Amino acid sequence: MLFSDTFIESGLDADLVALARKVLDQQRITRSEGNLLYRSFPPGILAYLADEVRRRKHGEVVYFVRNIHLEPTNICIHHCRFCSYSARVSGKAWDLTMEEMCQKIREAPPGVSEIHITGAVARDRGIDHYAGLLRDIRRLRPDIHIKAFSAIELDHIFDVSGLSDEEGLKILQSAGLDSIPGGGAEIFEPSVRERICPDKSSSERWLAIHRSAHQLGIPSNATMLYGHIETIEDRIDHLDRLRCLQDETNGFRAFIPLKFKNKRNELSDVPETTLLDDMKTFSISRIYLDNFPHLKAYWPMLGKDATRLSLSFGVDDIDGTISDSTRIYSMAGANDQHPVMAVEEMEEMAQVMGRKTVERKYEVRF
Ligand code: V47
Repeated sequence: MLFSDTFIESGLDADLVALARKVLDQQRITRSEGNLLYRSFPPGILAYLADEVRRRKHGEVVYFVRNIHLEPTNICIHHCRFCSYSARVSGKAWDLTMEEMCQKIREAPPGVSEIHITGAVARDRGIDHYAGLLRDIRRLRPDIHIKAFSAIELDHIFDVSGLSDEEGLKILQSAGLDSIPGGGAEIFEPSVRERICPDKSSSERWLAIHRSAHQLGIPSNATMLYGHIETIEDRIDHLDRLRCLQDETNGFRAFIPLKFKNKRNELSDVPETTLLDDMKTFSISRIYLDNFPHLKAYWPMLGKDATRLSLSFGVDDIDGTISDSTRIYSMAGANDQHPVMAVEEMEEMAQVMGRKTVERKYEVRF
């Protein structure tokens, strides 16, 4: 008998043992099996299964990137109830000029190879403004990977400019856009989405924009904002819609579960999830999304300790060095009010788990 057989059979009913074997045999699990994993599996066994899936995909490696975020403005047309960041909620507004944004690029620490641009949905700004920003950044840093604008921002930019998704994406791509971040997905289930972000682009629009991007060769990430008013079934529904699109396009790189933080927003009465729920969410995401290459723990939101732990629950990517360049999570109450992680700290995090770091670098484009 294999070690894994002994381990699995030690505490589980026969139907759960069969499901665990299915995962280990690399067979795809169904929605109802996803729900069963959430509700009936001990966390230790979930960790074991998710870690097996991760190991088969990546071996003993933890990916990271030297990156900065650029958050152009927080003056937003939308009213998301989970948001602590918009000027309307925080009472602190900013709107950076092109020169201020370029200065942030010039000041990026040495070695930074990726810039992540996302922020509020600005009312009147069309494609020329965003294409101009991309071109300026590209001029300053021809070698940097530009991951920019969530599908929600893109939806509005294309609408204001009277462009189809394909037309808009092609303009941004030729101005320097390399990939699209995963923000704005929240929860796809329509009745939950209606309650937490009533005036935001629909789930169908989010998925359609990512589909068009993938068809043009622009890869993207996907997120899920969990731990507010959604059910376990809603989380599985979210994963299922992503898995279906990935079957069609194969354009997603990473899935990033985002834990809802409840400080200074309209959902502050909702308690935050437990560490156990967070780790189960990572494991089940890793198992369910069998066609996603990476599972990322975004440490500025999760915290460094929980990120370290998540490496045992299916995570292979811990995002980046950040250099204190994002406010979304600090404003919602994250522990790190000035998020920075040195490369040495990431190396140590991986080493404790018996793994080594690999810096995620993209092909240089000119
Ligand atoms: O869509 C907003 C989330 C997202 C809160 O692609 C909140 O590599 C928790 O998408 N509590 C934006 N979450 C950030 C994002 C992201 C982050 C890191 C990496 C990548 C990537 C993408 O932040 C929003 C929303 O889901 N968010 N407020 C809050 N109170």
